[in-house]
Amino acid sequence: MRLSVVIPSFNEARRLPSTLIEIVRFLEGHPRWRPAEILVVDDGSSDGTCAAARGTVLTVGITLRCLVHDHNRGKGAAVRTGFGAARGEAILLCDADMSTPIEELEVLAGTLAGAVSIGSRAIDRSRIERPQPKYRDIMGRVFNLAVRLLAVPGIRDTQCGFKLFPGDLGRSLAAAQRIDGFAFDVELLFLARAAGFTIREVPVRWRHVEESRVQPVVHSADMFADLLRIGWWRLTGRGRGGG
Ligand SMILES: Nc1nc2c(ncn2[C@@H]2O[C@H](COP(=O)(O)OP(=O)(O)O)[C@@H](O)[C@H]2O)c(=O)[nH]1
Ligand SMILES: [Mg+2]
Repeated sequence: MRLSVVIPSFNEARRLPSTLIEIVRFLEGHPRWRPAEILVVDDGSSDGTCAAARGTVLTVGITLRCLVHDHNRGKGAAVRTGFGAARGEAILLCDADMSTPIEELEVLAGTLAGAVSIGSRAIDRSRIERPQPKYRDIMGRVFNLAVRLLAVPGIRDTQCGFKLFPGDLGRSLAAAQRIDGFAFDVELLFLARAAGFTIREVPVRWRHVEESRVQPVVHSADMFADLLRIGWWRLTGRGRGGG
């Protein structure tokens, strides 16, 4: 299996079908990524997300699996489930809303060679086609500043939902990762770096998509609390065999 595409999905019955069509079409046109599997992780959705995903028309060399949590456990937990089940040599983590078009996989892969390649909105802002609302942009910048100070120095945007991991690393991260909520990206990068992997931040096309599952106040508080946990792990040596 060349590629696993992991899509954490919470109530995505409406957005997923067109996303899956785009992914399948891209894979058809790029044989070097096949055989490929798409793993939709339905995180306790109540809107028939899985049924909507299963309606996708597939072609040779492309499979789709839907993994289901019986209740909502959080995006980080869903990613853990997806990475643990992924069989690909490379694993693409991709949001259901396609804020970054799937074609950008080629841009991430251009730099892969054993590294983690992450889509970024902070390096070349001219690649942002539709910016997010100002307040979200500011919240994102503040969060990323705290990330650089506390957890993963040097990375300017940890939160873009488009990241490519070497498959074996992704599977071992699934076994190690603990954070269930939206700060899981930071933990993945922290652990990858502690394991000796280079993280490459790559400017990708990105467009804000209305309708977010992220509630600014509640989720920011959780994310900062989790960020402090990661900072603590960094100080006390977790990830370097410190348990
Ligand atoms: N598994 C899981 N995924 C979630 C949850 N909340 C959001 N997501 C997924 O995370 C991705 C990004 O969510 P979105 O609402 O677009 O957030 P935003 O663009 O970051 O504001 C989508 O694929 C969502 O389905 C959750 O509680 N659990
Ligand atoms: Mg989004």
